Amino acid sequence: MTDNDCLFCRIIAGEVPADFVHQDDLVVAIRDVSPKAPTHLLLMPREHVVSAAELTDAHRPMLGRLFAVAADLARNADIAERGFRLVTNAGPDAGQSVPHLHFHLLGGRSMGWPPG
Ligand code: DGP
Repeated sequence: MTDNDCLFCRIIAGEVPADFVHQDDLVVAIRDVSPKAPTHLLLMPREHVVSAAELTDAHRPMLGRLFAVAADLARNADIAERGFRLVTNAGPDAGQSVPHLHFHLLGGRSMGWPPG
């Protein structure tokens, strides 16, 4: 299912340009338009899922793929050994700004904890 009002659905459909680094039948990954680290990618399902708060057991295949793709992309970006962060913001308190589930893959610099 796609949502015509959703920015990431429109990117996935090719209606809005983006720099794709991975595409398969379940998951796509693009470069973040406003990178917060030397490597900053966004991994997301093709299916319109609003946030991690909507996930169910039915999303297992997509999530398994997404995490495997994230590890591949981290290795390809040469950040797997030094470390990286894979994070999803869900809802207003977390600062989610695009309501289509996505995981930020961030690396290439050291990061603080806890996040702000
Ligand atoms: P979040 O705030 O967690 O919902 O993350 C949304 C991310 O999406 C944010 O880091 C900026 C990125 N973003 C917003 N609009 C676009 C866009 O049009 N293209 C790309 N590539 N990234 C976008």
